[in-house]
Amino acid sequence: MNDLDYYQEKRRQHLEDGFCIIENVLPPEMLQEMRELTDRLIDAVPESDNKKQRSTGSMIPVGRNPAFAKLATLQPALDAYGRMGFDDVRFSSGYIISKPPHSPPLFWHFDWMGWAHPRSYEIEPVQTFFMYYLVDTNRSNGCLRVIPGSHLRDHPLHDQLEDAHAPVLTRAENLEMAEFKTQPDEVDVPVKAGDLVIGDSRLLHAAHANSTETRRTVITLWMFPNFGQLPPPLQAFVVAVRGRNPQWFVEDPVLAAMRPDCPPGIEATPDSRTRFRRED
Ligand SMILES: O=C(O)CCC(=O)C(=O)O
Repeated sequence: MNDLDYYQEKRRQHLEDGFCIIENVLPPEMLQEMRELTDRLIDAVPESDNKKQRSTGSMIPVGRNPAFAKLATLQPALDAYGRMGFDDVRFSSGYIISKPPHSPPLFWHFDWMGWAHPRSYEIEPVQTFFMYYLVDTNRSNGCLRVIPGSHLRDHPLHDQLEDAHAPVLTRAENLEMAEFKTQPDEVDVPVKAGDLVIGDSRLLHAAHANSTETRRTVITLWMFPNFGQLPPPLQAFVVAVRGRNPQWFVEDPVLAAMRPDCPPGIEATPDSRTRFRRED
């Protein structure tokens, strides 16, 4: 497959399935740097927090560390996204999510919170995740699982999901809940360390349990492609809900170009996790 066909196919997967994998994006030395840095941060998390986050694993904000600014602005990733037709990419925040050895599955959820705006029901994504797994993943150590197309289509799970922050989910108190059940249309997304998984924040996704002896870490970064073309109330939503680390963007000149901004005086789309059915 030539380059043009490759990126067109990735674009198709991203739009229609809700996710795609760009192989081998993170240079080996940066992968190593990320492993060492995240290991230090994860080791410092108090045990009481780990208990509250049995299902998700650690939820450490990437904060204002310049190493993560370097990851968010990684040129090979932005070049690939540009070749897929997504440029003017803005960045808001990110998390280090590490499933400890022998930890339960991550529950089904979506991450989009702007469902009140009609633009949320169109095919083009508003918010996307860039996920960098720092180890090879598979069913045994907690690879990502997704329901292809669920970013656009109604799915029975949409009527069953608890708020993703509910302690009953984050503590994995009841694995009999729908959020933890195998879905007939789910697919595994195993990757090699250093691959980039790009996905739509509306996509229903989860992760398998980590039944190995080794920690499984992913860095999730939140991006907004073609930001300049979004309706202004959604731009204001991104600035209000997501753009909460303004100082970091000023300190890092490369990151400054990826700061979500909008004209003053625009009323933001309200924060809403309620997704309307197509027939509503
Ligand atoms: O831990 C994972 O594999 C997935 C993380 C996730 O769902 C997220 O960042 O929204």
